[in-house]
Amino acid sequence: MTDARPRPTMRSVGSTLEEFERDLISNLYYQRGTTLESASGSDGYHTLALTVRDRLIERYARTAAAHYEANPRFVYYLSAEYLLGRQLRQNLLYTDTEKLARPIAAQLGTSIEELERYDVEPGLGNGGLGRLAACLLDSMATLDIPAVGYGIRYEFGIFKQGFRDGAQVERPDDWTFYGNPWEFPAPDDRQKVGFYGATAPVLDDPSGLRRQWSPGEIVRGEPSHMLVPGYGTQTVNIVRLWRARASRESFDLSRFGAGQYKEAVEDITRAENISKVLYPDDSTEQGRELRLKQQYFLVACSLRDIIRRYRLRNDGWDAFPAKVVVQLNDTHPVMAVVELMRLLVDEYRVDWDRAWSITRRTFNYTCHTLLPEALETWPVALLERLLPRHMELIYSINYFFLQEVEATFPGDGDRVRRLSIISEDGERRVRMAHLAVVASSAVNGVAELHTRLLTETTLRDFAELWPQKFHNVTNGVTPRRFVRMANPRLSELITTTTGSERWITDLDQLDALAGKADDQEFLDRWRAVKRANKVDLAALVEQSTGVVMDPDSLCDVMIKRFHEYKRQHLKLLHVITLFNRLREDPDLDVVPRTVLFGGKAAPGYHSMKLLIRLVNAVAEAVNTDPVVSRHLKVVLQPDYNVSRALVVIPAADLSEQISLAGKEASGTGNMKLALNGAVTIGTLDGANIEIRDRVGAENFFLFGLDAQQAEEQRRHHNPRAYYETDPDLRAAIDAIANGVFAKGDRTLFAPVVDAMLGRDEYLALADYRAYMECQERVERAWRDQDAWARMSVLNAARCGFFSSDRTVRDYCDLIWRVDPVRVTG
Ligand code: 26Y
Repeated sequence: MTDARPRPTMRSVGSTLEEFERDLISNLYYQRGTTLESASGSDGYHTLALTVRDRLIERYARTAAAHYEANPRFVYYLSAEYLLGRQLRQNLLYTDTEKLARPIAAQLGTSIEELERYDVEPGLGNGGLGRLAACLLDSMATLDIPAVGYGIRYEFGIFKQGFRDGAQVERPDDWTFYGNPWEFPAPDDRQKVGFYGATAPVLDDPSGLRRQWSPGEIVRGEPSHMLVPGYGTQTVNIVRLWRARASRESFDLSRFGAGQYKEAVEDITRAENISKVLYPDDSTEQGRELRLKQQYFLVACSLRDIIRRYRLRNDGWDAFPAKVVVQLNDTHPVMAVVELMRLLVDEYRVDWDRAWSITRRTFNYTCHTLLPEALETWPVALLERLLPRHMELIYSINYFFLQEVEATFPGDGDRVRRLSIISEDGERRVRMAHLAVVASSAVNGVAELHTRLLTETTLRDFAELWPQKFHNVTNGVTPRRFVRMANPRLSELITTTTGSERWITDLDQLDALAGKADDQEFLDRWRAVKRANKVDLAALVEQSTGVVMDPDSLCDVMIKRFHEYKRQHLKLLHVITLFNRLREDPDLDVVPRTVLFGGKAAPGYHSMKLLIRLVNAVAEAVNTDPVVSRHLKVVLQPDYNVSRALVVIPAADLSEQISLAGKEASGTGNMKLALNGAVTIGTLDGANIEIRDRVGAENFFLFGLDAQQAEEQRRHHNPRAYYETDPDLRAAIDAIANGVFAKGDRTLFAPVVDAMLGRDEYLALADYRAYMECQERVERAWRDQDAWARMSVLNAARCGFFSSDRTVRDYCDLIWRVDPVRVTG
């Protein structure tokens, strides 16, 4: 601290069993207001959570003090999504208190496992992008990087998935219903956010670039934060989540008094709807205006908070880009660049060029897609209405940018049109990715192939203009949650084999396992771990679906959002082919297999919801057939989420990564599965390529078109030709078409058949034969269990690179240029 006042000291939490027990009882009394005699299971959970949390607070306080003292450069990670996973077990691990909690729980007649059933997963994201954000936060804290994550505290997270007659039904995720012991509301840091209204010129501005915005609606943003502890370090960062509240004046008491209850609370409802739900939709456009409101709400609140924090230790604006680096997780938070310009130019009277220079040096943008339909654009008309001042600023930014383009490529009007932030074909729209690239210092893709394709196709004109702006930062996953917590048995084996727990924060240590790949005793232990994990998975599967799975069967998993480009239908064609073959020849010598799917489809994504229905129908047919079910089981694990991932991933033998090459930006499930000893069957897509490069071609089942071949195939693709010439393929598609999985109803799944035979958008039919042959190679390999175990070991051993610690180091070296701040104990 800079001043010399003595800091009031706090009673420090202890690290002994007695102190832990004392604090538990104290929290039970004074926080829960109950007693040992009358405590419920939920009281027990909340009390344990608070007691573990107390152990993190001290570290957090020391982190905040160290950060204040050092006044370092901070990373501010802006993301519309976070999939943090359950907190209890993580925080027991990070505070090393499981050994204290376990005996005390037992003494009180319960267990950590029992209490963990009350721990709710905050499902504030859809899939890969949201989980990546959580992995990066974990690694930043572990590497002592000063960082804050900003997001939205959705009242309802990603829907809960159930099935009725095999069809997906969505139930709301009321995740805070019983209270969330892991968050700290900070109402004093609330912010005001404007929407709608009008703009007007200001008198004393000769440039004409400054204007005044009078919003038509004001909403409050109230933050709460959750702690983000580092592993094996004292750093505890935070993730700040904003919740929308109506301003106090919104409640119309006179209307309420007059009995007009609905009208009286109308404004409150409208304001609070902003943070009501996560859009469970990563494919189609819906609820457009509300989603844009969410995006602006997030960035407006976060930027004000960033400036507030900056001003605690700094004056003026010159140091801003040196102290603040903002990372935009996809285009969802891109309005932040416009908002910073508005704050600087309109509110702080910084002149345009200086404001633009500050903005450009502050922001960086990560792109997570190649699919053109996933690149966000917003209609100019909508922006003009919702954020009129921001639309004006976008026009100005675009005007100056296009002048720059014109100066670099004189007379190239076509290029100007392609690069423009505003697209003029049809309805005028703002291209958020263009805005992001123009306003950022660095732009990155999330795997090598993805970055290359971005610069060659999607963002090619920008890469020609500013080649030095583009970087690759291959994704990674945190070894804490996805190995240490998910797979305690494997962790134990790794620790005894490598001689220490260092691998948990230095995943390259896994390399030492490679030396054991020919050691029979080690392979036996490796296999025993996998089998025990499969027994655990079998228990989950049986309890949630009733299907009995054989832990000795090959556990073949495809876990990811349902999306056409990911090609769950290709996997299903394989399953149906096995089904057909076994029905034809009950004595066929096939490898016993359990195929496990997990994933949700966006509620409005009808073709994928129908595919889910078909997966369930095929599962039913397979699992109830007396002959087929002896060799094959098919499961669609309901409500796949982070918690369930931690059970499925350690049990997997085969990892399905079969997207059409050139479509999956990276994938991160592929990394989690390989690190847990699953062997990949996959295409040359996303990070699969880098996995294969590392584990070796002989330990990876590769098939299918590569990205370039897929491009060519597209131009003359004729799915019917494949159908007509390949009897297995024809039999599989015919089985669907003839109603084999719909009690003879030929209409139910007709759209699936039509999509395959009509356009086959993602070339599943073109890759079908190669995929079948590759699966036969898998079967042959599985028959030699020692050889398989060897492959499995080498996959884990050589995937240390895919730690998100390495990802964060790459961001630090290439883009952020931040230094760690050590927090002393
Ligand atoms: C704006 C809205 C429609 C939207 C919402 C969510 C758009 C996209 C998304 C989510 C995208 C996503 O999860 N992308 C995935 O990001 C991962 C982390 O980089 C990649 O591994 C994965 O390949 C990519 O599909």
